[in-house]
Amino acid sequence: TTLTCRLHIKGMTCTSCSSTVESALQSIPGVQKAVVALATEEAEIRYDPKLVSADQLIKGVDDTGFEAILIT
Ligand code: 9UX
Repeated sequence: TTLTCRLHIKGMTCTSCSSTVESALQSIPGVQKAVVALATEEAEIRYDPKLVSADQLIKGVDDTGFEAILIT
């Protein structure tokens, strides 16, 4: 099973910021794909819900110093 989660990410101002968030998400076990768009301040993550939850994805972003808010 694969679920898709979209997050709004606050505080990113350059591509290094978005790369930091993207790498953090990609490093979480169960994440199959993570794309962070600076322009829209959004992340789209495909993940295996048996291994990781949306709450844990949000926590993973928050740990980088940026704030994540669940969109869908
Ligand atoms: Mo870019 Mo983001 O220089 O915290 S890395 S602003």
